[in-house]
Amino acid sequence: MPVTPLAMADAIRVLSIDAVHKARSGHQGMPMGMADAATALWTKVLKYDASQPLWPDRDRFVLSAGHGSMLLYSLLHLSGFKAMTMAEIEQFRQWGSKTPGHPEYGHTPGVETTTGPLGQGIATSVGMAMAERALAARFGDELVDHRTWVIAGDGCLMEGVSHEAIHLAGRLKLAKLTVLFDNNDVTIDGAATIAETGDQVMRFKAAGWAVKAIDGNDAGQVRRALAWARRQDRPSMIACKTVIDFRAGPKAGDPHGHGYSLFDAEIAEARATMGWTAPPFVIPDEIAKAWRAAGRRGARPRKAWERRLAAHPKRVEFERAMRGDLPDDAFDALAAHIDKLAAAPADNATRAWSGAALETLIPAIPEMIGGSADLTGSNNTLTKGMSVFDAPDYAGRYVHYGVREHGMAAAMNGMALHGGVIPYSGTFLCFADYSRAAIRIGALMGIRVIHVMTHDSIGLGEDGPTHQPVEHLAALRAIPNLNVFRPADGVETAECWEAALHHRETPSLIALSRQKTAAVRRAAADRNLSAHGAYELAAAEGEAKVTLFASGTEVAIAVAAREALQADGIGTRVVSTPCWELFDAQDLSYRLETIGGSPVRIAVEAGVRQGWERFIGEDGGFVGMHGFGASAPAERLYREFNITAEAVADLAKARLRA
Ligand SMILES: Cc1ncc(C[n+]2csc(CCOP(=O)(O)OP(=O)(O)O)c2C)c(N)n1
Ligand SMILES: [Mg+2]
Repeated sequence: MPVTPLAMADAIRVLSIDAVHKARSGHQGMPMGMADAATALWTKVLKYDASQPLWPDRDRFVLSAGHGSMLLYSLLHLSGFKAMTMAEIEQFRQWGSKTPGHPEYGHTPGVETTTGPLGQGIATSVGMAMAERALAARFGDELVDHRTWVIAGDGCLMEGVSHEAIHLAGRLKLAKLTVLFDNNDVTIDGAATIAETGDQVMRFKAAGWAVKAIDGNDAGQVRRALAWARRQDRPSMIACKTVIDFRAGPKAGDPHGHGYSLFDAEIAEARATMGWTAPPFVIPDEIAKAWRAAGRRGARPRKAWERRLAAHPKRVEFERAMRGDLPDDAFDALAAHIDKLAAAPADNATRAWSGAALETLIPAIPEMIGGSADLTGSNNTLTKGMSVFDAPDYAGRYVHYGVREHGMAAAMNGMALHGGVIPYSGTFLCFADYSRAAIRIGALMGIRVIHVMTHDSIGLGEDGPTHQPVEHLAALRAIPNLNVFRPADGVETAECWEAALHHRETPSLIALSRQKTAAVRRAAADRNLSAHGAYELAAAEGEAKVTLFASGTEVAIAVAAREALQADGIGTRVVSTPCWELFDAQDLSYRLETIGGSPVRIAVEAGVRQGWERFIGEDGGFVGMHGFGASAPAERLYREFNITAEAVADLAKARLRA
């Protein structure tokens, strides 16, 4: 079989057909259509070394159209990624395989990000390109000089998050980001035109991108377009007109060819069209060799890069940042800040305490890159002396994401995945709904991303119920592998920041108050108490008849209620619960001891009750929200919704009488 670009792309097509047919599920349509473009990219342009999937200066490749996972698995197998054996391809979509239905980061070497929820990949790739620029500014082009390539389909570009992403990338002039749009005019329901009249070329142009439209099944055109993309001074989009199920015989171009739709007869026709005579899961030697040679192209530049790194004055610092290790003195200034607060407790909004914690962290941890979705002043995310991340030098560490919560969260995922930077950014807690899909996938991937979410309850006051989170804490606590922090005061806020930064494989969300709240930690502790997730803040005087559990600003309410109850001779403990997930990680004896055995247990939180049973039991008392909030000053709202120390004390007494 002659080794031509077409035959090399046919190898992807045949593998995709065979794997999908064997699994009796999956998607061969897109891999067949984009095989030619992907082959041009992976054999001629993409900088990678299949033997070293984690080489830091490799180009990043993002398959945003994650349903086309067989395209990526084929590329990894053919180019020689060791983990992607033919046996894995044969186990496509099966239990325990390296070839799950959609690409999963951390599961399959060579997969740079988890994709599948359409739009996430392209939005994540923007963060990768941002991280590349930030590191190049810090360490220089000789260590950091690579590109980010994305394949996105109609579906990714229909999703709203793509709008946020392409405008952010356009504004930031991320010239090393290129999107190959699989312009095949087909989605699941049929021809894309049943739901689309937009012109993607015009749309990207309007967002500040360089754009080119080509025949994506013509290898020569693709190669020229890829070379063109590298010369642009802004992000580039190549609209690749392709035929779904290309070279599948009569089925090629079928508007219903998105998923598993080629069966024995159709597969025979496709193989005949391609002149492919090898049995299933066999690649003819000469084609396999050519592909493996392509996968070795990067070995030489990789070795040259390693020599540059070895001699580089910033080598140790670069390696530390890329490993994700924090500087040795990362928390020295934070510890001093905590000591000062314990010695002289002060009342303030926890968002202000977060700003104070960041004042100590930003100078100490140079890889932290902050930002906000247009709420900088409200989120307290910008510290003194921080400059803005922007073209042309990208040396700033603060990103103005614009009003783009979803795109921001996805970009942060991309930054964390790229490595070498630690992203954090702010918005209001209520708008976690907008970014939830990206928060979830960050949790699934297990990466260090820190979401600062202020205005965390009815305590934000006058903006009213549209802005007042009620169910959000419960909804966020439901996401596996997401640490949801809700600190009570200055000390806890600093402790939560420290804990968040320590967790490399779990994203964090720090919920913070708009309104001032009383200091509850009034003595020095010998360790980070918040890192236990929940802890006894105040013991009972005498026998503990009542235990009050609370988070955030309601801890101060619980403390005041305890004082009232103790004054009446009722022994009362207070347990602060800044992070339920970290509490889960404590051993059983600590958890049982912290929850305790008081006859009356009451939770106080200005949110819904859902989930609190774990602390108070099914028959516990709850002081919190039972519906949406309202527009009024915060103090009035707490009174009207009956979230007060008196209400807590009254409930405790009523329960003790019952
Ligand atoms: C957020 C989201 N919504 C819906 C889906 C289900 N889905 C998977 S692929 C697809 C159609 C995508 O169309 P396109 O990107 O054009 O892919 P093609 O059919 O061309 O392969 C849909 C709706 C999804 N994966 N993610
Ligand atoms: Mg399509």
